[in-house]
Amino acid sequence: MSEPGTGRPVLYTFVTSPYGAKAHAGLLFKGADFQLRYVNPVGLAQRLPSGRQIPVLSTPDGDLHGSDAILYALDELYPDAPRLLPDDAFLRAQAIAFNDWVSEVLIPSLFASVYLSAARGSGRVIRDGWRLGRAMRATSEGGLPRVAPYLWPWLLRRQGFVRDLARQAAGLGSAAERSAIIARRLDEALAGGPFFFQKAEPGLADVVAYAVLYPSRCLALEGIRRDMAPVAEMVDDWMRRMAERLAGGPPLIPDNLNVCPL
Ligand SMILES: N[C@@H](CCC(=O)N[C@@H](CS)C(=O)NCC(=O)O)C(=O)O
Repeated sequence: MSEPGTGRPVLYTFVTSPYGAKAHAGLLFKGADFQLRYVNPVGLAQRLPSGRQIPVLSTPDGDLHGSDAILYALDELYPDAPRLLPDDAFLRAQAIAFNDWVSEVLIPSLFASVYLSAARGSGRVIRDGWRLGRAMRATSEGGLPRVAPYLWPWLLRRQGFVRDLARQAAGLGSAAERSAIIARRLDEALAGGPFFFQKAEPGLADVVAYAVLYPSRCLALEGIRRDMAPVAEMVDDWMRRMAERLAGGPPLIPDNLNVCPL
C-alpha cells in the first residue's frame, strides 16, 4: 500500500537489486516524493503488498510490479517532470531497446559474474558476494544474521532467479566475450555524449544504465569494473553528470555503504 496518511508512493526493493535500482533511479529522475523500503528477503512474498518479487511500487491507485512496468508508468504519474521516454516514435524505440538490453544482457551478465564464477570458487566472486551480502544486512528491514554476508555468495547461487539470469548470460558467450559486448555497447551509446545517444539531456537509457553501473561502483564490485575497464573513464565522467541530475531523494546506495564515491 502507499504510505498511510500521505498517499506517497512506496518503493519496495533491495539495495543490491539492479531491477529495483532501475525503478529507484526512475523515481529520482522524476524528483518524486516517495518512500523507500528495503524489504527483508527472507519470506519476501509475505512482506510485499502484492506479488512475489521486488521491485513493487505501491501507489494510491494500485501496485506496479517489475522495473519496466514502473518505469513506463512514470511519465504518466509525473507529467510535469522531465520525460523518460521521448514523443518521437523512433527515439522512443531506441530508448526501449536499450532498456531491454540492460535487462537482458547487462544485468544477467552481472549475476553471471557472481553465479557462474562462484562455481569455480574465484576469490573476486566471493569478495563481490560478501560485499552484496554486507549491503543487504545493513539495510534489510528487521535485519539479517551476522553471518549473512559470509553466506551470501552461496545463498545467491541457490536462488532460482539468479540461476535463470546466469544461464541467460551464459548463452551470450564466455565471460571475456560478455565483457567485450558490454564495453562495446556502452562505448557506442555514450560516445560523443554528454548523455546516451548524444542527447543534451538524460532519458530512459541513461537512467537504467546508471541504475546498474553506479551502485556496482559504490559497492566496489570487481566483476563489473572488469567488464567496463576499456570505457571506465568515459563512464565515470557521464556518471558524474548523472549524479548531479539525480541528486535529492534517497540515494541509490546509502552514504555509509558507498566505499567508492565518484
Ligand atoms: N523482470 C523483473 C525482475 C525482478 C527480479 O528478478 N527481482 C528479484 C530481485 S533482483 C527478486 O525479487 N527475487 C526474489 C525471488 O525471485 O524470490 C523486473 O524487471 O523487475
